[in-house]
Amino acid sequence: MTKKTAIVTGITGQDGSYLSELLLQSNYTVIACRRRSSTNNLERVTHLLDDPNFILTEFDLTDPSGVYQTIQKYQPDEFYNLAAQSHVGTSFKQPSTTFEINTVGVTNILEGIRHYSPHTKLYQASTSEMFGRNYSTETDGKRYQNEKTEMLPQSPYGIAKLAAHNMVEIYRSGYNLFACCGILFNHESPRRGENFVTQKIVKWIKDYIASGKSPDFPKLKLGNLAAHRDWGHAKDYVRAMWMMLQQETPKDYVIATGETHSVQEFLDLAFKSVQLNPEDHVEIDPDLFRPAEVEYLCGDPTFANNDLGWNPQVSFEGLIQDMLGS
Ligand code: NAP
Ligand code: G4F
Repeated sequence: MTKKTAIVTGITGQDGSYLSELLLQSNYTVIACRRRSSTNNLERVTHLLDDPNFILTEFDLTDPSGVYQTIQKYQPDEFYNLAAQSHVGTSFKQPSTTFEINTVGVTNILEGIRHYSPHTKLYQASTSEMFGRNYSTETDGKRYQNEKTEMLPQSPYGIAKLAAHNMVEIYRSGYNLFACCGILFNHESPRRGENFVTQKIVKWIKDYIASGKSPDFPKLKLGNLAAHRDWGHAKDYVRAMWMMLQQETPKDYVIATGETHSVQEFLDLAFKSVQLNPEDHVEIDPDLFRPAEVEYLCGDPTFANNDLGWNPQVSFEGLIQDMLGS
């Protein structure tokens, strides 16, 4: 296999760490971009730091000159933009920062590629959150979202990502760049950040058990348990990102399992698998409800199945077991 170079942003996060592993296994040189931080946040990639093909670089999406210089210096075959302010709840508290990183930051990359490395293929991390409150309905009543479903985002995060999604489309059609977006539904793993609901639940369970099931252990505080999400495993989803950039032409794809579950179902199954009852330990906290909510997500991945040959390998139950480490 010929050696390729890929720039990957967001390598300190969940997807960036799994994608870096996949690319290194596939004989790539990975230009691993992280923003400067005063504390060490490399725990998800510690095992990659000694690999000579994993080249750590400082990079902030909001600084155009740094973005341009990195692209000009490495002229990569592929660029995977996984960096973002990725928490929907936080986007209501920091809407401008969210827009600066998730939209202006993507524009910086597009401009950098256009001017300094137009052969580079770009993957942009779009999201099911862009669908917001909208879904399509099949004749049998099944509700789902796919590439044709109209997007009506319900959060500053969703709006910022949709603006970036549209920006990618303009650069693809207007400047003939190979730029595409994966519309990924929720995906989790043992490396998921602790402020997302699945990991918050799993971490509470592990900490409670480690406490010896102390009666003084604080309750698990959660918000909306009725929301539905289509949850897959991050390892499956980074494989789809790579597959999208190996195509002849750039296209956007929905990446999802096609199954949906409520937060309550995730909670019940995780607690049940360690013989605990959520009713004894969970408290609903009104402060954790969002000003606007996406109540229902269920992706239809037919296009990715047929066109990319992509299929998820990990089930909902398998995901929970992997996160619990059992
Ligand atoms: P994550 O774990 O929160 O990682 C986000 C990464 O972005 C972190 O490495 C973070 O670095 C970096 N970052 C934030 N602001 C930056 C900036 N200004 N400059 C450079 N880097 C910056 O997110 P993830 O779950 O891996 O998701 C990867 C991407 O897919 C994100 O764009 C997310 O919005 C999108 N997405 C995720 C899902 C999902 O379910 N996981 C679904 C659809 C789309 P620090 O460590 O410095 O904070
Ligand atoms: O785990 P979440 O914070 O994920 P959310 O909002 O769906 O966003 C994730 O998936 C998107 C793809 O659809 C990504 F684009 C985005 O970057 C991120 O990875 O919340 C899931 C659901 C929501 O309905 C939320 O209201 O869980 C509900 N929830 C209930 N209690 C909670 C909590 N969410 C969080 N984070 N914390 C709670 O205590």
